[in-house]
Amino acid sequence: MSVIEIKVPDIGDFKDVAVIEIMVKPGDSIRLEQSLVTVESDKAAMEIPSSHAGVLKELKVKVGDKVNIGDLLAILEGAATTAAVAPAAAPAPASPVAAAPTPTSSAPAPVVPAAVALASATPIVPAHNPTALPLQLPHASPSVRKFARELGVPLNEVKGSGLKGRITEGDVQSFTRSVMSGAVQTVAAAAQSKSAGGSDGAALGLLPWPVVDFAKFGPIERKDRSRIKKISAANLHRNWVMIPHVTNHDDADITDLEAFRVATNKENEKAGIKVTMLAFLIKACVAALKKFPDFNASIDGEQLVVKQYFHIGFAADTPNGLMVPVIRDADKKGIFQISQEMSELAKKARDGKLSPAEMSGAGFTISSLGGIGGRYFTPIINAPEVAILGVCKSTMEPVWDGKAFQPRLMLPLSLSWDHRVIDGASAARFNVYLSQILGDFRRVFL
Ligand code: CAO
Repeated sequence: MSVIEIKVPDIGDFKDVAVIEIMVKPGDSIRLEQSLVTVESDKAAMEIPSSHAGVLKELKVKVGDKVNIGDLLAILEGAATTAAVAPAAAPAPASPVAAAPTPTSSAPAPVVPAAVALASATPIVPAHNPTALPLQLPHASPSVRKFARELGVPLNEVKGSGLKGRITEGDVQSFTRSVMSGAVQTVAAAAQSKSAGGSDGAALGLLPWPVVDFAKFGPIERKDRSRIKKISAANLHRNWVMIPHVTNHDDADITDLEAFRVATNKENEKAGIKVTMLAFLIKACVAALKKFPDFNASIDGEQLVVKQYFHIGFAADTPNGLMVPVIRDADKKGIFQISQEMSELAKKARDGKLSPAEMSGAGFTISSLGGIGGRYFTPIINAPEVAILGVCKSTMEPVWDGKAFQPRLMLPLSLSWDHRVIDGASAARFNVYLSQILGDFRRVFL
């Protein structure tokens, strides 16, 4: 048996680097090239591997010490096997990167079988940090990264307990135990359960949903939620959470348009044709989408897909829940054809007979509560679209014409838009333009 001194190897141009993590303890059997400590400069974190195998007798540094090349790190007792070792580097955590790389480590990771880690009797400490920025590289040494990769642990969700929030191997083990015990859920698992209609807010770091025994307060009835309601709930929830919504409200003067609509319906009464305001709105929106193409777009990664077709969805209230049939190529159709297709699609929706094709492909959606009432509301964007128009019931209002108040039929408009694609000025212009068209429908042909 020989006594071996382990010293800080050549770590490049760094001076006085801080020891931020000790990865071994006296009495441990150390393998050749096993990482002993992690040091960190302002640019990188490095693990210092052992140049010999043996049993660790004494550590000569502690967390917070500053070391330089040649400084004594540890004393081993054992066989005199040596190797030319170089520290394994990981990028410093302070600088966020465009995409999270997975650095590979040349240093062997400590072998901790998952089963052992999970069976440990250590109390469960949820080490979950689901709100960590996904683009920020987790603060961990290469061997901890490797360990996390082997266990399939999303390192950016692990809360570090080490110096400056550094993630240690113990944190990864503790996270794994927490997930296995059900105490925490990974963001991916939570997203999966959410898309299935679940309502677990753990992934967002929210308080659990209140569990209340309502029957304690009075009589209740339990009803199953329809399949459509569950599907639309999951979609609406995702859209509400993932899209930064803003809603602009405006009013359109539809006095003349309504008079025209009523007259048209009277003329065509015998033919059984009835036109509602929604058909005009669809046509007016097509004109506005042509002028503001970004409202007829979808985000696709770094790109914006701007559609050159004009398929308009409209929300239909059915006994089973909300459905959104689509009028295809609304730019190529007249008001009568749009009205007729709309009433057929709305009937199909109410009868539960819409095909998936009849509900897909919209570039923009209109949700009209005009037949019901109300003033304004904040419709939720129908992803992957980037805008939706909400319409409420028109009412006669006194409107100042510069000389006197005139009775005008005003239609309340509520345009919700995705702030990642559209800004407030464009949304205001869209509404102004839409109001101009509805105010004088001849503008559609300009
Ligand atoms: N202002 C005043 N009256 C209006 C109006 C408006 N903006 N829009 C429609 N009306 C009138 C119609 O002229 C019709 O009047 P009459 O019966 O006297 O002719 C009456 O209201 C009923 O219209 P409608 O609702 O049947 O027809 P529509 O073309 O306007 O709408 C449809 C069709 C399928 C969109 C509608 O029935 C519907 O389901 N709307 C609900 C959409 C919804 O739930 N949105 C919310 C989504 S977010 O949860």
